[in-house]
Amino acid sequence: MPDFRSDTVTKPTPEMRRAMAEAEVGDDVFGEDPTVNRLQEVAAWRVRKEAGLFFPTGTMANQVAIKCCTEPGDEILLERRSHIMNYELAAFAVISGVQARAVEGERGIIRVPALARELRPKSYLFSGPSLICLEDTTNMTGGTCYPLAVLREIRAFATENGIPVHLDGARLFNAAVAQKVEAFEIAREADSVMISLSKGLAAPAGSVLCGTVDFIEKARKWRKLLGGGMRQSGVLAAAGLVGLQTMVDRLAEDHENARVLAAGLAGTRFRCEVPETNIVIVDVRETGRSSDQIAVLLEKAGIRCVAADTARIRLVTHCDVDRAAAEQAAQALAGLKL
Ligand code: TLP
Repeated sequence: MPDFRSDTVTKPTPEMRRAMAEAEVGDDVFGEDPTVNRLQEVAAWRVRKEAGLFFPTGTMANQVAIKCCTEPGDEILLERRSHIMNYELAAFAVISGVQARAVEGERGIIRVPALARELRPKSYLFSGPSLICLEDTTNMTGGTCYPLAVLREIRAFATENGIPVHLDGARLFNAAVAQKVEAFEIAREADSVMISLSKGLAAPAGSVLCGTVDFIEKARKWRKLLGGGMRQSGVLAAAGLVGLQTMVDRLAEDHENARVLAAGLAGTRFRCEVPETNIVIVDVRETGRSSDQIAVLLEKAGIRCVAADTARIRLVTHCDVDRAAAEQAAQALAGLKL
């Protein structure tokens, strides 16, 4: 059954499996896994940061980034519908003791005026803003990409106010491919960046957090504290390296298939914007059904998706669903008996 629930469902490619079987490994807590070290170097180079650190998940990498940049009682600024805000179980409050201040974006894209409205002046009355978190591509707001000019404006605003920027780049390479730029041109506007290997790049697990050498040294301590110090993790890093080498350029195909899917919904009761990357958010309100109900009906019609919120479902294209599956998904939705 074509599975559009997420690009996290992608399976490792045959080349990844071979690389995993043959990976040279060591104890990474001693810093002795050559494959992990290589992945960290390659990932850091791709985003032109000084250093990288391999994490089991993107969630842990995001949370460690927040921990490294904040003190308990601080405030972090982030988009209202972002992953850190909604899908990480308020870990920022638990681990870092910080409060989140939600900024309203346009289809998930924050702009400086909205950020400025939420930035409270330095005063004994207010908790101090200490980090801006951006998500590129945005997830639940439809795989939208930050225009580079907007990122530059945010960066200038952040610098002016002495606030670092962390980029949740779980799908950074989708943004780079869609915008026909190199990942580092996006990452340059952030102090730290997290990239995921286990989504469109199809590796079985892992994310890399990148930033300055000092930041990564701090992050290494917090990763260990949270139980993220892995041992012969080169078997996972090997797959991630293959992902970075072989799976980035092909993301354009996923983006095309997302557009095919969206185009197939024209003239139906399902509303969606033209997708910029691989995420299609479909507004189901005109059907009079909830997104959960539509997801159940769609599964019965042979297509898997998830609810993004009560009014919208999300379909994500990836290397394990082809153009024919995208067409099938649109036809299945259009053909639902409601
Ligand atoms: N996103 C998953 C779910 O958790 C919602 C998905 O299916 O899209 N940042 C962003 C923008 C993400 O989309 C995700 C995962 C993460 C962080 C967390 O990564 P993992 O799952 O590796 O902890």
